Amino acid sequence: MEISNNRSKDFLNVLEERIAILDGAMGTMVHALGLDEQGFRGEPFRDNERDLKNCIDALTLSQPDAIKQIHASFLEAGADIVETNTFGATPVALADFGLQDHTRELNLAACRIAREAADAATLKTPDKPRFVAGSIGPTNKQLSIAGNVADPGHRDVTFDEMVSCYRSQIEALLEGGVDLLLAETAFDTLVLKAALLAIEESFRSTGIVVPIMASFTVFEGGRTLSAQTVDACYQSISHANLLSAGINCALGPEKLRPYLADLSRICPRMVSCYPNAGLPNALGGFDETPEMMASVIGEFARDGFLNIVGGCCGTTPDHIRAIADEVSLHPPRRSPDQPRLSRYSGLELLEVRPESSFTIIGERTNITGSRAFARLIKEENYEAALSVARQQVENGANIIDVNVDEGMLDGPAVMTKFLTLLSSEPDVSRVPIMIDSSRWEVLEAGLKCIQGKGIVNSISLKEGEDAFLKQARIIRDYGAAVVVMAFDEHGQATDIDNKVSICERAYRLLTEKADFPPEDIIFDPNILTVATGMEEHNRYAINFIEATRQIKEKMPLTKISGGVSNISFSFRGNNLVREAMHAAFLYHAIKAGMDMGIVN
Ligand code: THG
Repeated sequence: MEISNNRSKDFLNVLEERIAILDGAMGTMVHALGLDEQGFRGEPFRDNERDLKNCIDALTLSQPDAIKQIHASFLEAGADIVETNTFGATPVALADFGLQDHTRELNLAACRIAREAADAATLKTPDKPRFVAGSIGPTNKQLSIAGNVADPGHRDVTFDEMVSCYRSQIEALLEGGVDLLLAETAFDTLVLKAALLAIEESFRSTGIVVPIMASFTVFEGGRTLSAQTVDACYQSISHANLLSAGINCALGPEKLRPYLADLSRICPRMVSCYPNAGLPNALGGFDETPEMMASVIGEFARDGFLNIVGGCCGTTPDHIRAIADEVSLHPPRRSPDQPRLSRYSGLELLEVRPESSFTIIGERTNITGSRAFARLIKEENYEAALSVARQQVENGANIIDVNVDEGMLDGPAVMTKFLTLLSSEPDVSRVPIMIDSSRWEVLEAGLKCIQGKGIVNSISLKEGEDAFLKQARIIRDYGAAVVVMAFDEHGQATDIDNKVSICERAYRLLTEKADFPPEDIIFDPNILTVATGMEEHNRYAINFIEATRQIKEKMPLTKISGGVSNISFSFRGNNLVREAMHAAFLYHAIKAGMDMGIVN
């Protein structure tokens, strides 16, 4: 969708010319006001049932002048952008203070205050327009991490609840007239994905579209709280139409350097960074002086890491002034040209490069393909079922295929349960997940459980173009890659021409009508069983291999996969023969361009 706000377009022009300056911390400035409980309540919340001390979002209504003054002080210090005072203004976070019913009111008022401050500053410096970013915090809920270690399969909220919670904030921010949306301090990428989906839905519902900034926070070791590396995290949100990705809060500037460098190297968008004034000290304060911070951030700018910079916890107008002065000496970062590679992520990034060896997708976590796994799931022995997944990864699976299709089971519930438990196992959730089902409800349930960039297995033209496109667009909204089977309204393609032409048709639909990047498409031209006794089945392996060659020639950015063990079903029970067949088949299929396969 096109950007609908002219001020937002002005902001994009600023970014072409220089590094843009974001404001500093609202919390630190509010703290300095020394407000007591009555101060936080003010007149509007005098009779609120719960205590409001430290509910910074409430101040938008209870102390509007103080909030406006804080915005003004950052603008005065040189900030191009002020963030609305809405970091915690979502229903789930406000519920802690009993203020959930004020979500819309708080967000609209925060927009108005920030806008007034920004417009006043623009009037003083007409050659330097100022902008308002709608702040969207991470909330106090998690989706990838259990609230309670004793119950790793339990979550306090669902993905859908988070999307609808964010929508009530975001629609108000858009109606309030923000120039940008900033989903920030993300420490659980699945929550961030919910926020980004809510933004997309809010654009559609309001018809208002502004640029999106996403910023996550990392801990020692350079991982998010939910243990994703920076490159894996970026990959998880790379589908969103982001203006920028970045890192905020966290470790203070110096310790962020390697992670910011990583992000700057891989990110094809603008890059932002607004750190704390160092790590919190023993008293919870922040010690880095404006000069200290500015000198490190100046080096970031010199090294070409930055498009947007500012401060987080502990930063004052003096910090912002020092940072703005320092970075004004350097040109903005230029985004690197990225080769178009297929990339997926779990906790870590998986990149399929032309020179990569064959990508192995573990097949054992499949009810229809493993009697052992089927028994464990039916007995609800999830611990042992998880160990099947763990063995797959230990034995070298780069991706795991998860399939719980079984007539007697509640597919969406079982998929949710298994993937939720899996996300608490870092040695397994390290790898991307392939969600495998013949039922759409199960695929969609799976998409709501993975914080990484996963793969949906599979969709096809079986039910016609409309159904195919509808599913493809939803998958794209979640940011997953997709396996497309060579199947259409007439059935499963068995000969070469049919396989190739169905894949070409699917390709055109996906790229032209569902905004799918070719590198996120994986074709499966059907590995069918040979040596069944039927003469016409004997060329099935050759047909797959030849179709693979042609598909890769015609659509070189796409990937080819297949279920390898299918080929040898006629020899069930004779593993020696089966393994030999798989080896011979893969030898030729990989040479023809097969990139990955579901294998044992
Ligand atoms: N394409 C795509 N997805 C797929 C397939 C495909 N998903 C499912 C399947 N095919 C790939 N997975 C398997 C998993 C196991 C076996 C075959 C394919 C298998 N299992 C043993 C058997 O049935 O003899 C079971 C052994 C046991 O019970 O332990 O062979 O083609 N996109």
